[in-house]
Amino acid sequence: LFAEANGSAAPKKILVLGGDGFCGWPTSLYLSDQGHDVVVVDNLSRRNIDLELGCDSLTPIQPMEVRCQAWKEVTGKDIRFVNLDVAKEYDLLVQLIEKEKPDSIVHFAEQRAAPYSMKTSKTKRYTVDNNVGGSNNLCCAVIDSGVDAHIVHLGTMGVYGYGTSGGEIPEGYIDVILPGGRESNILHPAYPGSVYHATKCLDALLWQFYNKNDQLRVTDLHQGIVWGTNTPQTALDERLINRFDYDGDYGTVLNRFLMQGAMGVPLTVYGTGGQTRAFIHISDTARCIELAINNPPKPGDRVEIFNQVAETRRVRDIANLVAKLTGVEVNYIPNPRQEADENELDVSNKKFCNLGLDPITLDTGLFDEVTEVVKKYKSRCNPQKILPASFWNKKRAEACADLD
Ligand code: NAD
Ligand code: USQ
Repeated sequence: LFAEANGSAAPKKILVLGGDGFCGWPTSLYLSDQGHDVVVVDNLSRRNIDLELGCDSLTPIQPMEVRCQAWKEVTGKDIRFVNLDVAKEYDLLVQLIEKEKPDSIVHFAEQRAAPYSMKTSKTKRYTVDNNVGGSNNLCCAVIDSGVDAHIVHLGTMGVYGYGTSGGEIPEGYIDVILPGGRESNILHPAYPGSVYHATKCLDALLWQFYNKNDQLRVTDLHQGIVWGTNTPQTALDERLINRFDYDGDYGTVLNRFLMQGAMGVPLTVYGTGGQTRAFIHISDTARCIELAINNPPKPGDRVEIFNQVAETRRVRDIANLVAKLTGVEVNYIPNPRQEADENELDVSNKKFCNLGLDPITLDTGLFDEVTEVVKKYKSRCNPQKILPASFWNKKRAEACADLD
């Protein structure tokens, strides 16, 4: 039954845009391990932002050339790497698609941190130019190349907004009654909470437009917060290790709390910790991408949208769980973000479950993997990078001014 639900498992040629990143690297290895022919495309901008922020992945990630060489040595499989800026090197992108003729293009190549996107006008403008420009380039390049590649884009749960939903959030589309009484099924209204999240809403409109106008085949995956570090593939060799962001800009909440717990420093809960968010483990990110690749929309179908989440949890509940396990204090600090104090969140993830996904939920057994990674590399942690360093507006910056 699973094999049937799993769709066509025939090996495919896959471009992974953003394949050097936290989600992209383990996904590239997983796809290669499953027998697909993988080409990683990345401009290494994330590594440059590390330099700009004076911070680094807690884990010692290797250059792409070393990563690919190690994968070849360990498994005998090839992953090729192309250094290319999806948002700026349009002609090269078209040439690459023409040459490789991929069946699928997985698009991770965006600036993905909400705090970084809110830091300054420069980072706001960069995030919009890079993310929206890159997605638009990708659509144009697929059309110009004449290659009927299926685009699988990493969107975010944040497109739905984080007010209280008042019911289960469906997968992408909702039924509405328009003025005049006409019934319709439309994209769920977008309600972003940061410039970064706004780019994902703009992306969604681009997919919708190019799908309608040029029949592009697109799957948009509204993913929750990813946690964990390594996967069975990245754990095969030290040189394949995944990146681990712990700083106030790029570190995401559960990984940050696990890092803080292992370091013995108080947990940084923002505001009341009343935000409820969706979570997914990094190993399931890779599995979901393959399920999406194996189940492309049919020609003429509208944009396929999946909610890529395992479960929802409240931030302070996660903090209490980590505090109980590690004995560290929970520190409630002023919220650097403009967000609701409390929200409820109920999300459908039926589509992936119907395709055979049995998602990993917050399993304290898996916390050990992250804790061990942190303990091993704790000497690489710069404690000064733990507190928030980006603020949604002046009022929030002033409220956080005394933090140290
Ligand atoms: P990441 O920053 O670790 O990886 C993104 C990669 O894309 C980086 O290697 C970067 O160098 C590359 N990149 C960025 N702009 C590029 C460009 N113009 N040309 C070529 N390469 C470019 O981020 P991640 O955590 O791996 O996230 C990947 C995707 O998944 C993002 O689109 C993000 O929005 C989405 N997502 C992530 C999470 C999460 O919790 N990490 C959750 C939901 C959705
Ligand atoms: N938070 C804390 N303490 C911290 C860090 C965060 O209380 O130390 C809170 C935040 O205020 C927020 C929640 O935890 O309410 C989540 O923050 P986050 O940084 O873990 O997640 P977010 O900014 O939403 O972004 C991350 C990824 C992004 C992805 C998104 C999925 O960086 O790429 O799109 O998760 S989602 O949140 O479902 O939209």
